[in-house]
Amino acid sequence: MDLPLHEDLSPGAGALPPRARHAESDAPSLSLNGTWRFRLSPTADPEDGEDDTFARDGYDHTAWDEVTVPGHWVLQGHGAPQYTNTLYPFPVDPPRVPDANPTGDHLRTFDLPAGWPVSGGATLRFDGVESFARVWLNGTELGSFKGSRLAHEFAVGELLRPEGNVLAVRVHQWSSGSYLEDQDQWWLPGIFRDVTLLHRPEDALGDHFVHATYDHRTGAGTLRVDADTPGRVTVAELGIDIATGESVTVPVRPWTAETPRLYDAVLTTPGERVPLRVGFRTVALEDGLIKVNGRPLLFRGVNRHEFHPETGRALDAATMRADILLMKRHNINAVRTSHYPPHPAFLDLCDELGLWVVDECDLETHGFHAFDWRANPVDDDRWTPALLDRAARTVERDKNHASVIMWSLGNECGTGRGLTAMAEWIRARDGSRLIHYEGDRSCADTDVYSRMYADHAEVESIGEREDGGPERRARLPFILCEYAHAMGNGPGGLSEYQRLFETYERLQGGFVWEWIDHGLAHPAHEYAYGGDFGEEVHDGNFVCDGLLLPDRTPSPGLVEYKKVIEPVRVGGDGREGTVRITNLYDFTDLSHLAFTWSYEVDGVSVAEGGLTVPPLGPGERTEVKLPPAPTRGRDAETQWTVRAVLAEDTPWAARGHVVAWAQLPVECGVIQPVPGGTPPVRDGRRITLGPAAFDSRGTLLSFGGLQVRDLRLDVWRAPTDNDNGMPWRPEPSVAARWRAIGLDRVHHRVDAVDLGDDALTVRTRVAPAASDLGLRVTYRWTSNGIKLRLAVSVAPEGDWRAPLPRLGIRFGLPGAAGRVRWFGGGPGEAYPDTRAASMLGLWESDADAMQTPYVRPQENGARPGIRWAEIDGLRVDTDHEPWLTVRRWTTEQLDAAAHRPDLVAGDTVWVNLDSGQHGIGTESCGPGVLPQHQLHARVTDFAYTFSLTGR
Ligand code: IPT
Repeated sequence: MDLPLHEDLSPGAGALPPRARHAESDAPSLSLNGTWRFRLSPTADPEDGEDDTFARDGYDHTAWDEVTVPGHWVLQGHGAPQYTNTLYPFPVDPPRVPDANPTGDHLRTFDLPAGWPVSGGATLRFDGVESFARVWLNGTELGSFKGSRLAHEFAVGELLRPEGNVLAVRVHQWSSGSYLEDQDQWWLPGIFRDVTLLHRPEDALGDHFVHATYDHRTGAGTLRVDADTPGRVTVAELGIDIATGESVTVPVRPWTAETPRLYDAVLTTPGERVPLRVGFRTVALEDGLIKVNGRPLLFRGVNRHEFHPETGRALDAATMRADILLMKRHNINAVRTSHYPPHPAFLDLCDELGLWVVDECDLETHGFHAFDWRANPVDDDRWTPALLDRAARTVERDKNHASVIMWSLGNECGTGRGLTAMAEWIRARDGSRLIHYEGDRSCADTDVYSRMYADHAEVESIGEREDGGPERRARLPFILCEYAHAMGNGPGGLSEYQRLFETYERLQGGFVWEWIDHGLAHPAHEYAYGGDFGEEVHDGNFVCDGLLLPDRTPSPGLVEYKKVIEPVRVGGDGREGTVRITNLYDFTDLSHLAFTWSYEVDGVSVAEGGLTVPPLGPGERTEVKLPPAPTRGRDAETQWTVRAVLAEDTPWAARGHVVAWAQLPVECGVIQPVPGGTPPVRDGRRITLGPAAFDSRGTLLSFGGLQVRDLRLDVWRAPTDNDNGMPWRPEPSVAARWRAIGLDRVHHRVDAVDLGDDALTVRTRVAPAASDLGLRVTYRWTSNGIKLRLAVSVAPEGDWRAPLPRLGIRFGLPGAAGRVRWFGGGPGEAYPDTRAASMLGLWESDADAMQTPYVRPQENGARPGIRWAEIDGLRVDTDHEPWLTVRRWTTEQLDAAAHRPDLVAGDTVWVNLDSGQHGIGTESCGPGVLPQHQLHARVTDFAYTFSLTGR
């Protein structure tokens, strides 16, 4: 059977061979972005005549709708997006696709601008169309193409007319190409990248390949530019003027992600003048390590999908720049373009601002995993031409970017001959970069052993070279191309990974999964995730797993990552007054940084100054002396905070921007003991103890006139995405075990209320229905007539096998305003394994600002290490540095919510003070909470002292 074009195995027909992308030349061009006419049909063959009827001159489009190009029609009121992770949202029968194949006919008329040259030709360029396009200009079919995130050009010169050109594009959502594009993201059809008409003068530049290497032994750069059309290359700054094909060696400053030195060059052919930006660098696999310019790299990376909550994968220049600025400001030095080549402007910015790039081909066949990879296109020769087309379009377009140091064959395709063919083609075409692919543990085709989500212990064994494996692999460096799944609250365990990366030479870092939550703006849900558009199959909020919230607000995970990967390690001994500084950059010394200290008493800075640190080279460390401590604490807690800040403005952050910091404790504070002495008194059904009133069951009702609700032990938290674990794993997640035990529905039984001479003691048992597990909890209340102290003792009963979500007390403050001040960790949220970025200080916020608005509501917002806190008029002093959480809804409401708007503030502010919190981990895709961060039921005692502020 003859398959229609969109279903056959070919990559398309009629397009020009792929070529390097370059900046605007002096040849004119015309952007065809803007408002296009649009018609959506439910199937691939709209029934209004022949295929090309709508593309012919004179066709009446007046009844058609409009869409914006670049854009996705499903985000512009036509149809709906669908989210699946690995599932194909259609029956798997390659290369066939369903009859229900939303088809968008796009049409745009245009005139040539005044002065458009009459001589020469023209090229029509599409930078990205999902997933199959057929193109007509003025009624003539130009051809068709697949490969959604790849560029395609057509020669159109002789078809153009000065006025009234009609460009018609028929886009099918589903095509054989869809089988190669099973990336974990929204399915978003449309012309989502630029459409441009380029004038091509006679003897214009065709393809060109910039070879710019750097010899770190001599400090010389060698430049050669190969070009289809012969011409000359000049680099004024270097005094270079050579013919294409000719090479020259001169002293240069090298390009690195830390020092993104680019030289402006011009490539001139008889027909065209094209500006180039040249970065000299040499990538090598040497001594089993990835080296650039002779030095091994450590990737502090992220996986970046292109995403915007309103426009999907149609990104404007400002958004791309914002991403890179945010990355640079958070110490990120590398990007994997998961899982397709990005908009070309993104790579220009990586060259300019400095990021190492793993440029990944637009390829994933993950859904075949469900059938043991049967019929996997990457292992079927009939598909190989399509795969090679994708490899070529990736490499040819992006080969002149200094930032691109590795080509990645694609993501999650299993193994197969097609991948080998791609690797062979790439190696032959561009031997100057390394090849990456994660899915083949033999590493037969790759230059790096790459894995995703391996746990700490396994990564350590790989670092130790104890992992065995095929001989080729054993000689390769190791990276985690994905780790630390940033879904919801988390990722936990980053510090422990970083320690491994910095310890073992073979471990060259990793790329956090992933950069941004793909939550789509939604009128009812605020941000939508899988299932919110009524999809037949979907993967829920697994699409929201980024370090940025959908609106690009850094989540606490990004703040944590910034701290963990800081390129300067500051340590030392505050009592001794010594600071240890280690330069962890791969290339630069520390001369671009200034160091400052501040001396803090109970979280308040009382003195500040500068610290002279020698300009250490990469890998070097030194110890410097702090000045004498400015004051003594007198019962206060004192510490030094040392910061490394930018000494001058950079293109990505202003002078003073904090790159790294550390706090060095000096003296601990002294906690004033609270005298007891006031006896509890029973008066009918009330008990009073100094300023506190209780009911007859010993429940606190008020304190000094302040109403208090439901003060009691709390063990439940609204499970995080990481608590909920991986849906595909057979073992129950920790959250499933919690629910099975019934920790979300414990009963509190009061066994005794004892009025002693100087204490009110309430003995209880806290336990879920249908279980013999329990916690004996004793609340011992004392007062000196002004303050109120609560000492809680917890003793587990039964065979507790699951960790506890949290252990502490919670209470409500009816009618409270929710203003919060605290001396402890801040300013943002932290948990046992996500607290590296938490600074001890005096912080102020309110209940609303203390929430982290994760797209799917879940436990969030804890502040660690609380010494004291004031919630409106109530002050709590502690001596065990608990966790503080303040919110306007209960944990039960938080647990029940599916989207942010489901959370409605009540009139009570709910406070949790936890002696312990279970860690976060990254079990939504990866290892769970490390043993040292788990919270287990054991005998525990903790106490709080309450007072009223200002008294
Ligand atoms: C891995 C994918 O490569 C990535 O695209 C994303 O889906 C990620 O998981 C989870 O968000 S594959 C997974 C089976 C480990």
